[in-house]
Amino acid sequence: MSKHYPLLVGASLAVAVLATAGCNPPGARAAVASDSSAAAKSYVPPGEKDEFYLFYSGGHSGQVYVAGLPSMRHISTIPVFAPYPATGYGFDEESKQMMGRFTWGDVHHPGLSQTGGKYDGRWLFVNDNANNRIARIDLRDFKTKQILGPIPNSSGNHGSSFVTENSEYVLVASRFSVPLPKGRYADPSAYKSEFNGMVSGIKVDPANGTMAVGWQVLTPPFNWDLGSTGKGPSSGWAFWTSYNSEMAHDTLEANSTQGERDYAAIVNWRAAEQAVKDGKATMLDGVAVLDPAKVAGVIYFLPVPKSPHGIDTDPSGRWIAASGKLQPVTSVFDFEKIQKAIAAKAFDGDVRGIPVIKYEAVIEGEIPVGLGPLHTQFDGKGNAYTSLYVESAVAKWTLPPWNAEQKKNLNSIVTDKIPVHFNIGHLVVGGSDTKEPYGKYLVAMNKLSKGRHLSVGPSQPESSQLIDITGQKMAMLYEAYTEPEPHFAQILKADAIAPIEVYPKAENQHPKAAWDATQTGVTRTGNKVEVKMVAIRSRFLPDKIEVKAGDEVTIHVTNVEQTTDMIHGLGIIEHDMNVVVDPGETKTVKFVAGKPGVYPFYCTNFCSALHQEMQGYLAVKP
Ligand code: RUQ
Ligand code: CUA
Repeated sequence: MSKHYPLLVGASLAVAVLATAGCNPPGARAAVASDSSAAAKSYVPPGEKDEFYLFYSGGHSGQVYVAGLPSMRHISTIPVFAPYPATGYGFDEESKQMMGRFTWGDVHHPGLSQTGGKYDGRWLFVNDNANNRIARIDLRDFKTKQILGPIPNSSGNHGSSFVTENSEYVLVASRFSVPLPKGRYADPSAYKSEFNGMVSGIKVDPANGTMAVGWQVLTPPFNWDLGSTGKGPSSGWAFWTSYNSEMAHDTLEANSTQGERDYAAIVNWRAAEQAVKDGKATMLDGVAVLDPAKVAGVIYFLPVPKSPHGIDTDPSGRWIAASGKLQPVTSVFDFEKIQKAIAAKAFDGDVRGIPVIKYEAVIEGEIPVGLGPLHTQFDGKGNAYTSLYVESAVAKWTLPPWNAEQKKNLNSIVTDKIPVHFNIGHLVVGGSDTKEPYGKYLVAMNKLSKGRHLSVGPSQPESSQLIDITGQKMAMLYEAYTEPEPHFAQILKADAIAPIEVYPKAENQHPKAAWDATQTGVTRTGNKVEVKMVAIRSRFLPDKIEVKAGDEVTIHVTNVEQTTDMIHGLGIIEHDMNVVVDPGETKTVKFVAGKPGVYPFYCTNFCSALHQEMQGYLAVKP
């Protein structure tokens, strides 16, 4: 039944197509909704609120951005891997420590925590491709609470954050391979024999979300790409594609596109967890690592279309859709067939002891979606939506099971296509990775959105488009600027969470918090000066701090307000210092007093009619 579609074009030509695909998608129908009904559908009048949160990754800005849906209004920036003076992140001791020695990160894929295969509104996990880290944002206060990493034995944390059904793990796969343990030197020409990739299980504490590296599975030096976790019949499993099963170490655009197919990894993470408990792992850089050549049943390979990118599990957990950038099809695999194939050992040999599952034994169909398919999302009503990078479009198609007619003509499976502007990367449908997607909206996150906004010079504004998916045909509703660099996103129903707006005083555990004038003060020990400070409308207590040049000054500033949006900042002139303290919060800043002189400090966050008067002096004596 599954006819094999020919390769799009020869590899190098395909690469040229990928590189030059331009602004005029073939066969595009009128893209812009000109009727006012589209505008009305995304219009949220002043004073009214959106129905959904859109959490989108900020790529190499290192941040996560929050917008409302359907308005697409940017409503918040959550600093994660880079300093953000607007909230003082990266200036106080607590956040500085969390960021470690890095001042940036590369955020690609946010993943919401789940319970029972549904979003539970507790945490948002995001990866850092650049420094092999993963962070947890608490949705109680929209703040970054933990940054884990660099993850040992792992290089290029691109293949995450994939959260399991009950947030047992956030799963991670390495984009790059390096000689292990890290720090060992081997020439890249010895790539095949000396380099390795890794899949990691990052354990999440169900009580408080604290992450720790659980275990790892060693892999050949493939470049692992996007993944997804299983549910229902595929519960306990996870999937990743790879784009370099050729194991090329140079000129990847040509050398990693030689094979007709690449491999996806199918990982039984429950079996990995058990094998580690059974003592089958070896310690490497402090982590229990499983070698699949010695421990069977933990990982399998599955051939997928040439140079794949995305692999997505449908809401039922049975259908796994993988797309090859260089083949105009999305392959749908049946997880039930995958289990049967594993049981019957329907393998086409192995790669380094890892069995390769027979493609023909598990493929359900190759859907002719269009050119350059990347990622697939689901609406929970039996429809799938695949982003087409080369074609600059989104294809809508029907998930199996199919009737005899449909099976005979898989072209009929593709029920709609809508052009986007331009060259879409990710797309997101609310709850697509859960058992119960919201459907309703699809956001297309475009990579090369040339000329979509007023020109602001060579750095073209990035763009995302809001598409209504409630009808038979997709309908373009709205287009909005999105902060660079938009990658994946998550959509969460607004009423699924109730963020706090004030930190209750009773919760403040900071040992140096000061709540009234009697608790404030300046203490000196040698050349160390410690200040306990209160910030309240509209003054600092104390508002004069006397130190000597070269002193190490520590200020613990408590915002004693218990009122929503009563936020104070503390900016110190010429000391590169600014913190912003939320109501009920205490933050600690540390700096070395500059050369003798008097340095005013002031409140940086507008707080009252007398905000401008909220100031004081750091007097530095010779
Ligand atoms: S990748 S355009 Cu970093 Cu998510 Cu697919
Ligand atoms: Cu306090 Cu402005």
